[in-house]
Amino acid sequence: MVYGFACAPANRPAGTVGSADAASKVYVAPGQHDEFYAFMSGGFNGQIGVYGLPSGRLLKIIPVFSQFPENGWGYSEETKPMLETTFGNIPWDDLHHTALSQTNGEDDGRWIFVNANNTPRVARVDLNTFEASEILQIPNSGGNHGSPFITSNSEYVIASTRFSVPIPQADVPIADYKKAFKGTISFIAANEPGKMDVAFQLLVPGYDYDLARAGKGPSKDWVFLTSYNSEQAYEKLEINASKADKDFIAAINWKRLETCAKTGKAENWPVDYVHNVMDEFSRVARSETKKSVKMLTPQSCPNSIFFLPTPKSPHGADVDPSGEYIVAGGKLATVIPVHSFTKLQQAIKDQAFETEISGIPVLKYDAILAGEVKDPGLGPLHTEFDGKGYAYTSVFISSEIVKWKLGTWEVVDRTPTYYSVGHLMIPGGATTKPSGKYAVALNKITKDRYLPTGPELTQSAQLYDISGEKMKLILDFPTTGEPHYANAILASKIEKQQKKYYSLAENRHPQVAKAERDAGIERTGKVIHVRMTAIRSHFAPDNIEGVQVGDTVLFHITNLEQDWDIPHGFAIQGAINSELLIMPGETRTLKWIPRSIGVFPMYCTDFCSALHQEMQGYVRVSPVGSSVPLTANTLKAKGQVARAAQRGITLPTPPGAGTGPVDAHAVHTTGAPRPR
Ligand code: RUQ
Ligand code: CUA
Repeated sequence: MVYGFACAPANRPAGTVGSADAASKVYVAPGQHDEFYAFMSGGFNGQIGVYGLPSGRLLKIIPVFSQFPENGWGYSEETKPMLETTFGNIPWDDLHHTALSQTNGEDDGRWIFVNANNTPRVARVDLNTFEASEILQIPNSGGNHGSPFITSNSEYVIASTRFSVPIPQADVPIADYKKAFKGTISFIAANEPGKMDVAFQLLVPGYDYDLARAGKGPSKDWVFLTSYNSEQAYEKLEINASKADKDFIAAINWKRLETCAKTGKAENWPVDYVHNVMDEFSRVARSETKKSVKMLTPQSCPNSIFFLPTPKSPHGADVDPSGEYIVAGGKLATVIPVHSFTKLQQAIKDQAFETEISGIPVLKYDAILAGEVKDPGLGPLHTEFDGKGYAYTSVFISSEIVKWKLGTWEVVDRTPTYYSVGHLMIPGGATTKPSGKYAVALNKITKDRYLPTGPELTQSAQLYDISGEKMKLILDFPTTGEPHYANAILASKIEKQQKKYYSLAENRHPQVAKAERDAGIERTGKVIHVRMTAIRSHFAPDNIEGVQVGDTVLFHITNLEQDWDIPHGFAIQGAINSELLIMPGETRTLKWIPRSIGVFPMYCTDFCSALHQEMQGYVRVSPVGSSVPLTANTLKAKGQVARAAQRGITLPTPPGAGTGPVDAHAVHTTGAPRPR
């Protein structure tokens, strides 16, 4: 047994295989693809890291609750509204958990949902664009750690409040905790893109709510959430919330709640919360504030929630692939308790209640228990399943994965992790159809596993081969942020659905220029709109004059390419936000406020072609009140005029065009012709 806390020497043989053997198991030959996509939460970076498994290669970082200068997420005018909340525009959060969308309890490859812990939010990320398409703030929540957990047909994403707070918020003494503080469990309608909303909330006692899983198969109408701090401590929780022998798993019948909400049992509570959606065609995000939410209570919807006593400050609640067993990871418990869904149903029928708390029946532990896993190690946290009758529990303090058998509850294997594993993840391990091939340990402590990088070390993830009787460590791979949870899905389920580019014909951006001749410039007071196009290897216009110090210049750049993997970038000297990365067919906007006179270069930041270095231009900035007219050399391309002529189209001659369109200057509003 390895009970030393993270003190095992690195590179020891236990649980590892010979390095040649391990290397061959994770080797993906040049030009070949990985078998799985793994979506690893980025923790305090607010992003998702996408890795290939088994190679551990980083494929992409998806910014969600963060600004990301690499592609302008949260910096471009189109994406800024995605980060709106009632607290303001929040460019950061703490992303812990991922949940792939499901159909019939299986991963279906449509979306992945993720939570923001700090400012309660849930996001939907589309798995054909690998972009966040929707973010919903959660009202009446003190922090959204316990989220998102998805029901087996993606009906709802479930989110619980970690910190209980006065609900509705109020100015009260903290010492009034027991009286005034409450928790909520939110049920977010999730199955219609663009329409995420809090369908209803359930008001629950003021504990800390932690992790959850929705049921599946026979238990699919239920969700099981752990809670701790049933002591209702509000200071020194380390001691004061660890006193009781048992806390609770809340078993909630969401179907019943849904019926109660639909039949008028809920009250409408006024509260502001924000919903942000990226429009599919304009690719401009819009943000709206919602004004009320439906609130249910255990009293207004009886028999919808039961407490299952569970030792001791439970953390993970996981449901096996059959839907029968509910496994609790009690971080301070000496056993892993497993509840039986069948027994739970019977106990409710028999009213095998030991007491009632705020209208919530508390079931008798012995009446619902299926079994206990003895000797699970110190600090069991989270459990996943291989679909072959075994469960794998991450054990934090003794730093190991413990494999045990469902039904007999005996431990059959254990292997160290380096070091102090939090979550573990088996592809499909939370669904009805796990792929029992690999397990990934998401470790909390890195120590000596990699080349050191100053005070902050990289993060430690480890890949285990679990196809045989014994688990085998086959790969260490570092990750970004602090990975909490992760999901992985067979690449074959989503590889083919990838969007290659946005359709230029369908682009409904209000400032789109679908061809170079649509490019132009326009002034309204101190605001200048530049409609610009990008195509290999030039911008149109690429010379702009008549901008004045202090103007707000909005560069709306449309990438005219209709080809996979040809983004263009855009940067201008002194822009204080970031560059833009514009996907083919889309329009993105950079705001720039020049502070001094001069001629400022702009250029493409993504190496797009042999003449990428030529993809550049200038903006001339004059003093306030200058008489330099606003001009842009939009119809610069001789080729375009010729091509248009071939198709029988005569391009309009812009005002101010002297001898012809070759070096004409389109001036759209403040139209004094350019002096020649
Ligand atoms: S929690 S290490 Cu933030 Cu998912 Cu258990
Ligand atoms: Cu476009 Cu480089």
